[in-house]
Amino acid sequence: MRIDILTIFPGMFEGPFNHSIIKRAVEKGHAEIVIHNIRDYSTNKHRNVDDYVYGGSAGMVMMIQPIADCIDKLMAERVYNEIIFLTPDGQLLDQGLSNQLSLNENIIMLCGHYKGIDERIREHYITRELSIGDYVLSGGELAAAVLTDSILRLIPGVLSDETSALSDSFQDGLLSPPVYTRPSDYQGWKVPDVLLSGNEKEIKAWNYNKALERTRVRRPGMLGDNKQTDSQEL
Ligand code: 6GU
Repeated sequence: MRIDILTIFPGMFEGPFNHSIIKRAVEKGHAEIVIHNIRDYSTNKHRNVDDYVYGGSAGMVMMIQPIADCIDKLMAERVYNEIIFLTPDGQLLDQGLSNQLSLNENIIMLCGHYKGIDERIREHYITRELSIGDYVLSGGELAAAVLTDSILRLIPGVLSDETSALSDSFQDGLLSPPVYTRPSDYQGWKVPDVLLSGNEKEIKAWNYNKALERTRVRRPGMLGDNKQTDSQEL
């Protein structure tokens, strides 16, 4: 998968993209990430990327020209499955959407700033508008980094143990069960006996029931009426 990110703060991606899973996905050749500085595409002599809002309200708006020129150039080079605008008024990202997006070949992510971007960019280029939660960030960059991470980890081969993405919280509609590692007794705080029992069937049932209980308590809305959520027999 190729991801092109359009931003006025390219440096914001240096940290998140040079570590852990995203770094590994790129190194292994599963993903190519290209960051474009929108300012580089400005034909204005001051390299401006924003201008005053028509109608007189306060604040600045990202203007069409640099963004349009950058997207036009990319679209002339390859076909894009999605041109995503990261914005707090977009559709809320969830695991199902990340799964869907992970199947794409080429994606553009556009990071907004200031008061927003000229509406005509949204009308004429953007195929999908996404938000990562009901709170306001200073720009779309952190959201684009979150979206990139959530997508790339789902591409087969990116995670060393492919099953580990399958057992993520949300992937099967449930939160993850609690996990433990050695020692089995830390100053009297004990790991549940069943996990030390070696009984695979019991351990599986315990994990499922804990996941279900945790989901019921913390995120009851995730449990639809017609979903199979009966406790497993031990
Ligand atoms: Cl995608 N952008 C901004 N600026 N704020 C957000 C967001 C995106 N998602 C949640 N808050």
